[in-house]
Amino acid sequence: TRKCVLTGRWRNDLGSNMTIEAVDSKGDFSGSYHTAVADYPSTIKVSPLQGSQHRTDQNRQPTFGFTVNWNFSDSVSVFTGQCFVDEKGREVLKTMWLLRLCVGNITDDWKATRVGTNVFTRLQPQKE
Ligand code: B9F
Repeated sequence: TRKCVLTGRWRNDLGSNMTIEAVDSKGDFSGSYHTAVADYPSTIKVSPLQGSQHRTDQNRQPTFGFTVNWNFSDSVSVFTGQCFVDEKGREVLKTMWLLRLCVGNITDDWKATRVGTNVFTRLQPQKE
C-alpha cells in the first residue's frame, strides 16, 4: 500500500476545508481550517491549526492530532485521528474532535465540551 501523507488540501463530511502545510522532521505541522458550519455562518473566518504527526516515515498510516484556534469565536477544537489509504488507494483521515466553548462561569463547565467525528478526503487526489 502507498503511504498516507497529511500535507495538502482536505474536505470533510460537513463540507469544511483545511490545508495542511509541510510536516517537518519532528512531525510538527501547521495549516488553516475553513469550517462550513457555525452558529453565525456570516462570522466564519479561516482559522489557524497546529498539529503533530506520530513518527514521521515510520508508519504508512500515521496517527496525528491538531488544534484549531477559532479566530472568530472564543472556542478551540482539538482533532485526533489516523491517515488511512483505503482499498481503492484513496487517502482518508478518520478523526474525532472535541470543541471547547468558553463559558462565563465554572458552574457552566458541564456543558462546555462537544464531541464528534469527521472524515476527510483529499481535495485534489494525487496521482501515483
Ligand atoms: O461554531 C463554533 C463556535 C464555537 C462558539 C461559537 C461558534 C466554531 C466552529 C466550530 C466548527 C466545528 C465543526 N466544523 C467541522 O469541520 S469543529 C468540529 C466540527 N467539524 C456554535 C455555538 C457554540 C458552539 C458551536 Fe460555537
